[in-house]
Amino acid sequence: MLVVHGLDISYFTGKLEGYLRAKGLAYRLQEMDTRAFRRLGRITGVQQMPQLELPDGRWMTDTVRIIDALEAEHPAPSLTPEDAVCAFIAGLIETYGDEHLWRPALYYRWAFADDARLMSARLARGMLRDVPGPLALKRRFILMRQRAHYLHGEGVTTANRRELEADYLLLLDALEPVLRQRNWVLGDAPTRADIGLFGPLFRHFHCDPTPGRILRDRAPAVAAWVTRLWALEDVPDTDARSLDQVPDDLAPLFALIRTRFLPELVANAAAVATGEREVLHCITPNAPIRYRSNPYRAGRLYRLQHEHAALDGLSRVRVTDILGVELSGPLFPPAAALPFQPGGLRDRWGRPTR
Ligand SMILES: N[C@@H](CCC(=O)N[C@@H](CS)C(=O)NCC(=O)O)C(=O)O
Repeated sequence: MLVVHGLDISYFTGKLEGYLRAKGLAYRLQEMDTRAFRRLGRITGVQQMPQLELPDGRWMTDTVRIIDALEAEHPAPSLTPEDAVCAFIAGLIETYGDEHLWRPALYYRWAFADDARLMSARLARGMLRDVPGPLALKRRFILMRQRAHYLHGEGVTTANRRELEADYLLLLDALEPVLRQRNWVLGDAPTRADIGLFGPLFRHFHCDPTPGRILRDRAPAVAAWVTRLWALEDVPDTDARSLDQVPDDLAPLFALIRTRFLPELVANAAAVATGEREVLHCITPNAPIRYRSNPYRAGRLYRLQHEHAALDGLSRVRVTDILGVELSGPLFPPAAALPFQPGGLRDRWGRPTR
């Protein structure tokens, strides 16, 4: 059986669990402590969660790479549409879930007193169970560390917090009518679009008290989708291979990706390319978000650029129609103009592996 090493409050552990459930692959969750975090980091080269242990002795990390590998090794049921445009759009939504919703999800967990108190206690009792010392001290340490990394380090300030809340509220408004109509984001079967959105929506927005209350009140169909995906334990009878159209009702979601996510992804990649330490991104002029430029995120844009460059002309026209913007110019150049970037394994901050 597969063993997922992680935590039951972790974004990317939740994303991987959602994928394995949609895939019908049996697994067990092994809760990490700090010793396991370091030990498994030495095995895969990256200290992060989740880490996946396979029955044949292999180890994998990084959910994108894990899903790529398992999609290839276990073709059915597939979460990958054969239609290249649907597959590209699913990957784009997955990237938005992984990299854009990260900041609002961490904001809701660590900026609100109730949520921060609950989650710091969970981490102190769980992840830090092998660290000696009083619980109160461990909680304080967790709180300070998470706020430093995930609020301050991600550029969260009192000036931009309304924009982070808007990221969440507008996402719910975009998804609610869609998930009232059908079970999965792109159609009759889950794809990487569902899996990418599941990380933040399940482990943070659904489970944390403040965003959870908002989810239940504002978007009950999204709440139902979260539990629908979680309940897909047995081999599901859905398969995404035949999906060949991106539904029109996703336009509000693509507007969020176009206006709130892609400009930031590009600003970050530009900063990484020129060696600037900081990225300045403004959704609105009064709400600047300033954070350390992130090579891992630049790598995610690079992956999208390659996937886009591999599409034929007709498919690119379809993508333009779907997104409401042409992915061209310096943002999405043809394959030959793409800068060389080694695709090595990186942690969340882009540090190369040991
Ligand atoms: N790109 C990675 C991201 C994994 C990640 O960032 N995981 C977080 C927890 S959800 C983590 O391990 N953080 C380490 C830390 O806080 O030091 C993936 O897709 O798996």
